[in-house]
Amino acid sequence: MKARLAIVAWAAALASGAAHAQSTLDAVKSKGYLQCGVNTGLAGFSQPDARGVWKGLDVDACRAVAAAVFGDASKVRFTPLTAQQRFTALQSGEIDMLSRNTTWTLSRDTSLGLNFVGTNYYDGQGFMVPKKLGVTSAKQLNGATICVQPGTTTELNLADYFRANKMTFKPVVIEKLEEVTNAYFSGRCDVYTTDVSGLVSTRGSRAPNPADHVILPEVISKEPLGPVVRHGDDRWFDIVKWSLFAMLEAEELGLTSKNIDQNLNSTNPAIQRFVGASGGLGKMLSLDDRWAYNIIKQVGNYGESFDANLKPLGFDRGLNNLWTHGGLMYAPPLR
Ligand SMILES: N[C@@H](CCC(=O)N[C@@H](CS)C(=O)NCC(=O)O)C(=O)O
Repeated sequence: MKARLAIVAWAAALASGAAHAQSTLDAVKSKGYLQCGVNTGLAGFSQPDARGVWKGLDVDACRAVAAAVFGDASKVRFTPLTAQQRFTALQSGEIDMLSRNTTWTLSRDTSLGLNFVGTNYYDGQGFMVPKKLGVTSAKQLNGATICVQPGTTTELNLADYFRANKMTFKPVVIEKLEEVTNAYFSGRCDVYTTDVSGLVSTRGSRAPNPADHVILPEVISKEPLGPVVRHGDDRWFDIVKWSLFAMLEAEELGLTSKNIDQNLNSTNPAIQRFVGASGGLGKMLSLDDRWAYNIIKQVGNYGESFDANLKPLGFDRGLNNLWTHGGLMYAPPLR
């Protein structure tokens, strides 16, 4: 009897777990907007403009999901988060997805109860130093004072790199981006270390004189950055994942925000599926068949987002080019 009760309780828990597990899409729809966790202010990735409108590659990943779910890329609210706050905000349900230059690692993907949907920027960690120090290689940094943010892969790679190269360093660990960059630019640290994208972005947007700072040639880690959701909701995982892939696929198909309307009657089968004229892909995601059309029409393809947000700051496509152009960006087939 006891055993049967236990089984009934277990089955009930499973059922309610399953109901809860499938609820992010419903929750987002019923509140009428997507809550997206982003960076507090990293130019090119996520930063409010002069009118308070959030802009950036990571912001566009959020807007794409809003376009897919609501047919309206503006139905998203942004929660700025530091590195240390970001995972708790996602785990607790304060945000529906995280899109904040976050590196996909095994421990985050497992122990933290998260799922990375893919990579929207392939990066690696680097070092920036004032030009006047005359340093040309990271191997010359023995004994340096190094500014770094806590709760990041940066902190861990830094320790690994110095240990592996039998060098020492003095860490200056500061949580807030504004404060850590101020510490570096005011000379409290000899070195600032983070993802190379973060170095380029902060040098371009926060250095009193960008030309006074050099980024050293060593790239000491792999930092595949991408959007993240909670474990336990495969439907939502699929939606966020394929919203990102749709932006890549559109670039590969040559579909842009400017020309997608002219392609609505295309005879190319891949384009027909993409715009929802055939294939029923939207239904498979519990979305409107125009989901991918809406992303491209309102947000643009991956290349458009890259060019609008990162190109002006001097970023090259590099690894973030499509696989057809020598990069790593590759979407599985939309069929
Ligand atoms: N990709 C690394 C580092 C991410 C990170 O937080 N980088 C810093 C330096 S670029 C940052 O974004 N700070 C902005 C902030 O704290 O709002 C990770 O996932 O741990």
